[in-house]
Amino acid sequence: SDYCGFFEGTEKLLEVWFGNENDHYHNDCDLRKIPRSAWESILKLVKCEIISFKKNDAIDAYVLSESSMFVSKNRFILKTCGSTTLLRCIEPLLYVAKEIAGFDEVLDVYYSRKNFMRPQLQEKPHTAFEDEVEVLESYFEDGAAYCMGRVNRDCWYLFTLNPLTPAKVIEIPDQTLEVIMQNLDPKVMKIFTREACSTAKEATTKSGIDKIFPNVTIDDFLFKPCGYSMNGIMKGGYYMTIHVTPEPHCSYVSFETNFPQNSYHDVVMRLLRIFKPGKFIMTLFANENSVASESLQEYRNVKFHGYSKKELQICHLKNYDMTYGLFAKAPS
Ligand code: PUT
Repeated sequence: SDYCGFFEGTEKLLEVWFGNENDHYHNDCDLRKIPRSAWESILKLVKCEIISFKKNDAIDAYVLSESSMFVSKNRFILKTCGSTTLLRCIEPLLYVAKEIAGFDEVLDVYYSRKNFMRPQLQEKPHTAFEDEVEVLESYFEDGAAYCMGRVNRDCWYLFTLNPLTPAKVIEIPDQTLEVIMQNLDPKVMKIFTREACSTAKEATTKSGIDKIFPNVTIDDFLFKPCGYSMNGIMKGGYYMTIHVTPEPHCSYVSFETNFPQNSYHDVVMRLLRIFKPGKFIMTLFANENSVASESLQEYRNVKFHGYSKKELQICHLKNYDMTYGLFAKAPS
Protein backbone atom coordinates (compact mmCIF):
# COMPACT_ATOMS: atom_id res chain seq x y z
CA SER A 1 0.00 0.00 0.00
CA ASP A 2 1.10 3.58 -0.57
CA TYR A 3 1.70 5.51 2.65
CA CYS A 4 1.13 8.84 0.94
CA GLY A 5 1.74 10.59 -2.41
CA PHE A 6 4.98 11.15 -4.31
CA PHE A 7 7.94 12.57 -2.42
CA GLU A 8 11.31 13.49 -3.93
CA GLY A 9 13.76 12.04 -1.41
CA THR A 10 16.71 12.93 -3.65
CA GLU A 11 18.73 15.56 -1.81
CA LYS A 12 20.65 18.57 -2.95
CA LEU A 13 23.92 18.69 -1.04
CA LEU A 14 26.19 21.68 -0.44
CA GLU A 15 29.51 21.66 1.40
CA VAL A 16 31.52 24.87 1.76
CA TRP A 17 34.94 25.28 3.41
CA PHE A 18 35.87 28.77 4.57
CA GLY A 19 39.21 30.48 5.24
CA ASN A 20 40.70 33.79 6.23
CA GLU A 21 43.24 35.50 4.00
CA ASN A 22 45.22 36.99 6.92
CA ASP A 23 44.73 34.31 9.54
CA HIS A 24 45.82 30.97 8.10
CA TYR A 25 44.70 29.09 11.23
CA HIS A 26 41.58 31.30 11.48
CA ASN A 27 41.90 31.38 15.26
CA ASP A 28 39.19 33.98 15.72
CA CYS A 29 36.85 32.71 13.04
CA ASP A 30 34.10 30.17 13.68
CA LEU A 31 30.86 29.45 11.81
CA ARG A 32 29.34 28.35 15.13
CA LYS A 33 29.26 32.03 16.15
CA ILE A 34 26.33 32.40 13.74
CA PRO A 35 23.16 32.48 15.90
CA ARG A 36 20.24 30.12 15.43
CA SER A 37 18.00 33.03 14.38
CA ALA A 38 20.31 33.69 11.39
CA TRP A 39 20.21 30.01 10.36
CA GLU A 40 16.41 30.07 10.72
CA SER A 41 16.13 33.03 8.32
CA ILE A 42 18.50 31.40 5.82
CA LEU A 43 16.62 28.10 5.96
CA LYS A 44 13.34 29.91 5.40
CA LEU A 45 14.66 30.95 1.99
CA VAL A 46 15.50 27.30 1.31
CA LYS A 47 11.96 26.31 2.38
CA CYS A 48 12.77 24.20 5.39
CA GLU A 49 13.14 24.60 9.14
CA ILE A 50 15.05 23.28 12.12
CA ILE A 51 13.26 20.51 14.01
CA SER A 52 16.02 19.24 16.29
CA PHE A 53 19.56 20.10 17.35
CA LYS A 54 22.51 18.38 19.02
CA LYS A 55 26.14 19.44 19.35
CA ASN A 56 29.51 18.40 20.70
CA ASP A 57 32.73 20.40 20.99
CA ALA A 58 33.48 20.07 17.27
CA ILE A 59 30.20 20.08 15.37
CA ASP A 60 26.65 21.49 15.51
CA ALA A 61 24.10 19.12 13.95
CA TYR A 62 20.60 20.15 12.96
CA VAL A 63 17.80 17.84 11.85
CA LEU A 64 15.67 19.79 9.40
CA SER A 65 12.10 19.38 8.19
CA GLU A 66 13.80 18.41 4.91
CA SER A 67 17.08 16.64 5.87
CA SER A 68 20.11 18.05 7.74
CA MET A 69 22.65 20.80 8.36
CA PHE A 70 26.10 20.45 9.96
CA VAL A 71 28.14 23.43 11.10
CA SER A 72 31.79 23.06 12.18
CA LYS A 73 34.46 25.71 12.72
CA ASN A 74 35.13 26.32 9.01
CA ARG A 75 32.93 23.78 7.18
CA PHE A 76 29.24 24.14 6.38
CA ILE A 77 27.09 21.26 5.10
CA LEU A 78 23.47 21.58 4.03
CA LYS A 79 21.48 18.67 2.64
CA THR A 80 17.85 19.21 1.65
CA CYS A 81 15.27 17.05 -0.13
CA GLY A 82 11.77 17.56 -1.56
CA SER A 83 11.31 20.73 -3.57
CA THR A 84 13.55 22.86 -1.35
CA THR A 85 15.50 25.72 -2.92
CA LEU A 86 18.95 25.04 -1.49
CA LEU A 87 20.93 27.42 -3.70
CA ARG A 88 19.10 30.38 -2.18
CA CYS A 89 21.22 29.93 0.95
CA ILE A 90 24.50 30.87 -0.76
CA GLU A 91 24.28 34.65 -0.72
CA PRO A 92 23.22 34.96 2.96
CA LEU A 93 25.65 32.18 3.94
CA LEU A 94 28.63 34.07 2.45
CA TYR A 95 27.40 37.20 4.21
CA VAL A 96 27.08 35.69 7.72
CA ALA A 97 30.30 33.68 7.29
CA LYS A 98 32.10 37.00 6.75
CA GLU A 99 30.24 39.39 9.02
CA ILE A 100 29.58 37.07 12.00
CA ALA A 101 32.06 34.19 11.71
CA GLY A 102 34.98 36.28 10.33
CA PHE A 103 35.75 34.23 7.19
CA ASP A 104 36.64 36.31 4.14
CA GLU A 105 37.42 33.57 1.64
CA VAL A 106 35.91 30.38 0.31
CA LEU A 107 38.48 27.57 0.17
CA ASP A 108 36.30 24.98 -1.46
CA VAL A 109 32.74 24.25 -2.57
CA TYR A 110 30.88 21.05 -3.41
CA TYR A 111 27.33 21.00 -4.71
CA SER A 112 26.02 17.60 -5.70
CA ARG A 113 22.88 15.57 -6.24
CA LYS A 114 21.58 12.49 -7.98
CA ASN A 115 19.22 12.99 -10.92
CA PHE A 116 15.72 13.76 -9.62
CA MET A 117 12.90 11.23 -10.06
CA ARG A 118 10.59 14.08 -11.09
CA PRO A 119 12.67 17.15 -12.04
CA GLN A 120 9.55 18.93 -13.31
CA LEU A 121 8.33 19.25 -9.69
CA GLN A 122 11.40 21.28 -8.68
CA GLU A 123 11.57 25.04 -8.57
CA LYS A 124 13.98 26.84 -10.89
CA PRO A 125 17.00 26.61 -11.09
CA HIS A 126 16.77 23.08 -9.68
CA THR A 127 14.82 21.77 -12.67
CA ALA A 128 18.10 21.37 -14.61
CA PHE A 129 21.72 20.98 -13.48
CA GLU A 130 22.91 23.44 -16.15
CA ASP A 131 20.74 26.12 -14.53
CA GLU A 132 22.02 25.26 -11.06
CA VAL A 133 25.57 25.61 -12.40
CA GLU A 134 24.77 29.05 -13.79
CA VAL A 135 23.71 30.18 -10.30
CA LEU A 136 26.76 28.59 -8.65
CA GLU A 137 29.08 30.25 -11.19
CA SER A 138 27.62 33.63 -10.34
CA TYR A 139 28.98 33.20 -6.78
CA PHE A 140 32.12 31.11 -7.26
CA GLU A 141 34.99 31.56 -9.71
CA ASP A 142 36.78 28.55 -11.20
CA GLY A 143 33.80 26.24 -10.88
CA ALA A 144 33.91 22.88 -12.65
CA ALA A 145 30.73 20.91 -13.33
CA TYR A 146 30.71 17.12 -13.78
CA CYS A 147 28.17 14.41 -14.45
CA MET A 148 29.07 10.89 -13.34
CA GLY A 149 27.08 7.89 -14.54
CA ARG A 150 24.58 7.74 -17.40
CA VAL A 151 23.24 11.09 -18.54
CA ASN A 152 20.02 9.39 -19.69
CA ARG A 153 19.37 7.41 -16.48
CA ASP A 154 21.03 7.09 -13.05
CA CYS A 155 23.57 9.85 -12.75
CA TRP A 156 25.11 12.11 -10.18
CA TYR A 157 25.99 15.75 -10.70
CA LEU A 158 28.81 17.63 -9.05
CA PHE A 159 29.93 21.25 -9.07
CA THR A 160 33.20 22.07 -7.35
CA LEU A 161 36.12 24.48 -7.57
CA ASN A 162 38.87 23.23 -9.81
CA PRO A 163 41.02 26.16 -10.99
CA LEU A 164 43.59 25.61 -13.73
CA THR A 165 46.09 27.65 -11.70
CA PRO A 166 47.51 26.41 -8.34
CA ALA A 167 45.01 26.88 -5.51
CA LYS A 168 44.69 26.45 -1.75
CA VAL A 169 44.07 22.90 -0.61
CA ILE A 170 42.30 21.43 2.41
CA GLU A 171 45.22 20.06 4.42
CA ILE A 172 43.42 18.33 7.28
CA PRO A 173 42.58 14.70 6.51
CA ASP A 174 39.05 14.58 5.12
CA GLN A 175 36.81 12.00 3.50
CA THR A 176 33.12 11.70 2.70
CA LEU A 177 31.19 8.57 1.84
CA GLU A 178 27.71 8.89 0.43
CA VAL A 179 25.46 5.95 -0.41
CA ILE A 180 22.20 6.67 -2.20
CA MET A 181 19.81 3.72 -2.27
CA GLN A 182 16.62 3.21 -4.27
CA ASN A 183 13.99 0.49 -4.89
CA LEU A 184 14.25 -0.61 -1.27
CA ASP A 185 12.69 -3.62 0.40
CA PRO A 186 9.09 -2.64 1.34
CA LYS A 187 9.28 -4.70 4.56
CA VAL A 188 12.27 -2.65 5.70
CA MET A 189 10.65 0.60 4.57
CA LYS A 190 7.57 -0.18 6.66
CA ILE A 191 9.72 0.29 9.80
CA PHE A 192 9.94 4.00 8.97
CA THR A 193 6.19 4.57 9.26
CA ARG A 194 4.05 5.51 12.28
CA GLU A 195 2.01 2.38 11.60
CA ALA A 196 5.00 0.19 12.50
CA CYS A 197 6.88 2.34 15.03
CA SER A 198 5.57 4.89 17.49
CA THR A 199 8.91 6.59 18.13
CA ALA A 200 12.01 7.44 16.11
CA LYS A 201 14.14 5.50 18.62
CA GLU A 202 12.10 2.38 17.93
CA ALA A 203 12.74 2.76 14.18
CA THR A 204 16.46 3.39 14.83
CA THR A 205 16.89 0.19 16.86
CA LYS A 206 14.48 -2.01 14.90
CA SER A 207 16.28 -1.22 11.64
CA GLY A 208 19.78 -1.61 13.10
CA ILE A 209 20.82 2.00 12.32
CA ASP A 210 22.14 2.26 15.90
CA LYS A 211 24.70 -0.45 15.10
CA ILE A 212 26.32 1.11 12.03
CA PHE A 213 29.03 2.89 14.05
CA PRO A 214 29.85 2.66 17.78
CA ASN A 215 29.82 5.66 20.15
CA VAL A 216 27.45 7.85 18.19
CA THR A 217 25.17 10.47 19.76
CA ILE A 218 21.96 10.04 17.79
CA ASP A 219 19.30 12.64 17.06
CA ASP A 220 16.45 10.89 15.21
CA PHE A 221 13.02 11.92 13.99
CA LEU A 222 10.08 9.88 12.68
CA PHE A 223 7.70 11.91 10.53
CA LYS A 224 3.91 11.51 10.32
CA PRO A 225 2.61 9.44 8.62
CA CYS A 226 6.03 8.22 7.46
CA GLY A 227 9.63 9.22 6.74
CA TYR A 228 12.69 9.26 8.94
CA SER A 229 15.79 11.39 9.51
CA MET A 230 18.74 10.94 11.81
CA ASN A 231 21.98 12.74 12.56
CA GLY A 232 24.75 11.07 14.48
CA ILE A 233 27.73 12.92 15.89
CA MET A 234 30.99 11.46 17.08
CA LYS A 235 34.19 12.66 18.73
CA GLY A 236 36.53 14.59 16.46
CA GLY A 237 33.84 16.35 14.42
CA TYR A 238 32.69 13.19 12.65
CA TYR A 239 29.05 12.83 11.65
CA MET A 240 26.68 10.42 9.99
CA THR A 241 23.25 11.16 8.60
CA ILE A 242 20.46 9.01 7.19
CA HIS A 243 17.22 10.06 5.50
CA VAL A 244 14.47 7.64 4.54
CA THR A 245 11.58 8.15 2.12
CA PRO A 246 9.71 4.85 2.56
CA GLU A 247 6.82 5.17 0.07
CA PRO A 248 7.04 2.03 -2.11
CA HIS A 249 6.69 3.81 -5.47
CA CYS A 250 9.45 6.34 -4.69
CA SER A 251 11.52 4.73 -1.94
CA TYR A 252 14.86 6.44 -1.32
CA VAL A 253 17.46 6.27 1.44
CA SER A 254 20.63 8.30 1.74
CA PHE A 255 23.57 7.73 4.04
CA GLU A 256 26.50 10.10 4.47
CA THR A 257 29.50 10.15 6.78
CA ASN A 258 32.94 11.70 7.12
CA PHE A 259 33.99 9.02 9.65
CA PRO A 260 37.46 7.85 8.54
CA GLN A 261 37.94 4.23 7.50
CA ASN A 262 40.76 2.52 5.62
CA SER A 263 38.08 0.68 3.71
CA TYR A 264 34.35 1.41 3.56
CA HIS A 265 33.48 -2.08 2.33
CA ASP A 266 32.09 -3.23 5.70
CA VAL A 267 30.14 -0.02 6.28
CA VAL A 268 28.49 -0.32 2.87
CA MET A 269 27.73 -4.03 3.48
CA ARG A 270 26.09 -3.08 6.81
CA LEU A 271 23.91 -0.56 4.97
CA LEU A 272 22.94 -3.10 2.31
CA ARG A 273 21.94 -5.64 4.97
CA ILE A 274 19.85 -3.03 6.79
CA PHE A 275 18.07 -1.40 3.84
CA LYS A 276 18.18 -4.07 1.08
CA PRO A 277 18.11 -1.65 -1.87
CA GLY A 278 17.45 -2.81 -5.44
CA LYS A 279 20.17 -0.42 -6.60
CA PHE A 280 22.52 2.13 -5.10
CA ILE A 281 25.16 4.64 -6.00
CA MET A 282 28.20 5.17 -3.86
CA THR A 283 30.48 8.19 -3.93
CA LEU A 284 33.67 8.47 -1.95
CA PHE A 285 35.83 11.58 -1.61
CA ALA A 286 39.24 11.34 0.05
CA ASN A 287 42.01 13.93 0.16
CA GLU A 288 45.73 13.19 0.20
CA ASN A 289 46.06 13.06 3.98
CA SER A 290 42.99 10.87 4.50
CA VAL A 291 43.34 7.23 5.59
CA ALA A 292 40.68 6.50 2.97
CA SER A 293 42.84 7.70 0.07
CA GLU A 294 44.29 4.19 -0.38
CA SER A 295 40.84 2.61 -0.43
CA LEU A 296 39.90 4.60 -3.52
CA GLN A 297 42.06 2.18 -5.49
CA GLU A 298 40.25 -0.73 -3.84
CA TYR A 299 37.01 0.33 -5.55
CA ARG A 300 38.39 -0.60 -8.96
CA ASN A 301 37.82 -4.24 -7.95
CA VAL A 302 35.22 -3.81 -5.23
CA LYS A 303 32.51 -6.45 -4.80
CA PHE A 304 29.42 -6.16 -2.64
CA HIS A 305 27.86 -9.59 -2.10
CA GLY A 306 24.49 -9.87 -3.87
CA TYR A 307 25.10 -6.83 -6.07
CA SER A 308 26.76 -6.36 -9.43
CA LYS A 309 28.82 -3.34 -10.37
CA LYS A 310 27.26 -1.49 -13.30
CA GLU A 311 29.61 1.46 -13.48
CA LEU A 312 32.68 2.84 -11.80
CA GLN A 313 34.35 6.19 -12.45
CA ILE A 314 37.29 7.87 -10.77
CA CYS A 315 37.76 11.62 -10.86
CA HIS A 316 40.82 13.58 -9.78
CA LEU A 317 39.84 16.95 -8.27
CA LYS A 318 41.69 19.90 -6.70
CA ASN A 319 41.63 18.67 -3.11
CA TYR A 320 40.25 15.17 -3.41
CA ASP A 321 40.10 12.04 -5.49
CA MET A 322 36.56 10.86 -5.93
CA THR A 323 35.00 7.55 -6.95
CA TYR A 324 31.46 7.05 -8.24
CA GLY A 325 29.92 3.59 -8.54
CA LEU A 326 26.49 2.29 -9.52
CA PHE A 327 25.49 -1.16 -8.24
CA ALA A 328 22.32 -3.21 -8.76
CA LYS A 329 20.95 -6.33 -7.10
CA ALA A 330 22.26 -9.39 -8.89
CA PRO A 331 19.54 -11.86 -9.92
CA SER A 332 19.45 -14.69 -7.34
N1 PUT B 1 29.83 16.17 -0.56
C1 PUT B 1 31.14 16.62 -0.85
C2 PUT B 1 32.16 16.01 0.03
C3 PUT B 1 33.51 16.63 -0.18
C4 PUT B 1 34.55 16.11 0.75
N2 PUT B 1 34.31 16.39 2.11
